[in-house]
Formats: sequence, structure tokens, C-alpha cells
Amino acid sequence: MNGIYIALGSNIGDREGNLKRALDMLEESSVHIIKKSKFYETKPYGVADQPDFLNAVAEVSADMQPIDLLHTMQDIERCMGRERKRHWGERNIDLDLLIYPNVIMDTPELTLPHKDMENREFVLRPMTEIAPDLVHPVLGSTMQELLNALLY
Ligand code: PH2
Ligand code: MG
Ligand code: MG
Repeated sequence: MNGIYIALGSNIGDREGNLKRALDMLEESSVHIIKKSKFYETKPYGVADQPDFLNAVAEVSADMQPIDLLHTMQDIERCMGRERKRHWGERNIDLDLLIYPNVIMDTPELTLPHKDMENREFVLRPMTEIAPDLVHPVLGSTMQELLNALLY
């Protein structure tokens, strides 16, 4: 199944190395990278007093249900020794599932599409780079339109 989108972020340690390692580990876990954005230097959103992030998004293909893919991503975070000091705070790696084709769900463990992506420039900018015309399954706007709405 193509057309799955994942967000990556890091703001502790070797940020670029952390994003690259996570992309490699996704491939090793049978989550194939179809397309990836550039790495974007971004100001922290939500909790401001923390280091700047490096963020990216990737389109992936995987033969897994959303919850299994989420668990695979969490395994990679754990394997990379993820430390999270506080909610929305600094972390060496964060992998978030953004969009899974034809799936809209809201459970305590997983919400699809990601419930705050339309408010996050650090998600919409790289999404607009790799998939400007992708329509948000709930909001009905493209990534380009969501980015414009956020900025202007
Ligand atoms: N992640 C957060 C909170 N704030 N800000 C930026 N710029 N990038 C992130 O990846 C990020 C954030 C929680 O996951
Ligand atoms: Mg996150
Ligand atoms: Mg996360």
C-alpha cells in the first residue's frame, strides 16, 4: 500500500544522523521509502523553550495495518533509545503517522489523519514539497492549501 505519510523530527544530538538512521531502520522494517522531503530546520512548536528541530516527511509503502505500522515506528524510536523529557518537549527521534490511505480513525492509541497536522508548518511545508496536491481526507483541502491557510 503506497500513499502512507510519516513525519520525522529530532532536536537532540546529531539531528541529521538521527533522521537518516530512522529512515534506514524503516527500510529494514519493510517500510519502504517512496519519497522523502528535504530536512527542514524549524522553530519549536508548542513548547518554545527547547532547541530547534530538524523535520522531514516521507511517503512510504508498507504491507501493514495502521496500528502495526505505528508499533513498528515505536519500536524504532525505542531502539534508537528515544528519550522524551516532557510532553511536546525535546527528543532525539519522533516518528508520527500522518495519513494512511482511506483510513479515518480516532482511538486513544492512534488518530488518523494526525489530529494537529493542519496547524503545523513543520509538517505542511515538507508535505507541500513532496505532495502538494494530496487532499487531506477529513478537511478536504490540499497540502498546499492548508499551508497557505496557515501562513496567510
Ligand atoms: N514536535 C512536537 C512539538 N513541537 N516543533 C517542531 N518544530 N518540530 C517537531 O517535530 C515538534 C515540535 C511534538 O512531537
Ligand atoms: Mg510529534
Ligand atoms: Mg510522536
